[in-house]
Amino acid sequence: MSLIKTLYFKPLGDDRGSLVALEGNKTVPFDIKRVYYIFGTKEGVSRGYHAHRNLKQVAVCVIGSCRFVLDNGKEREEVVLNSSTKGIMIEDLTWREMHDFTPDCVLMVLASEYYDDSDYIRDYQEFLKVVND
Ligand code: T46
Repeated sequence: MSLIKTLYFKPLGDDRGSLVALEGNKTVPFDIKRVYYIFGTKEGVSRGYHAHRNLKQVAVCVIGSCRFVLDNGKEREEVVLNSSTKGIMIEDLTWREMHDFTPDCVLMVLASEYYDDSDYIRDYQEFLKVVND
C-alpha cells in the first residue's frame, strides 16, 4: 500500500469562483483541533525533518507548490502538492520533509491535536528505533 494517501476535495464552484469546505470527521478523517499555515518560505529552504508520535494531519498547498517526502522507516515516497483541491494525509510515526517551496506557497495543515513540542521526534535514528521496536 502506498505511503501517500491523497485526499481530493470537491470545489463548490459557481460563476463567481470556487470554494472548498473541509469538515472534521467528514472530508478530513479526524476531529480538527488546530490549523496552521506555512508561507514566505525562503528560496532553497527545506522544512520538517521530524515525525510525531501521536498526530494525524492533512496538508494542502492552497497556493503555489512544495514537495513532501514521507518515510515510515521502511519506505520513502514523495509527492508534489500543487492544488487547493488535493491534500495528503500524514499519519502518526511518519517522518516528513518539505522541499522546493515556490515563493508564493501557502501550505495549510489541519491537525488532530493541539501543539505539543514533546510529541516531536527530531532525530532520524531515534525515529527508526521507535518504528522498528
Ligand atoms: C509538521 C510540518 C508539516 C507552534 O508554536 N505551534 C504550532 O502549531 C506549530 C506547527 C509550530 N509552532 C512553532 C514551533 C517553531 O518555533 O512554530 C515554529 C516553526 O515550527 P516547525 O519548525 O516545527 O515547522 P516545520 O515547518 O518544520 O514543521 C511544521 C509542523 O511543526 C509539523 O508538525 O508536520 O510543519
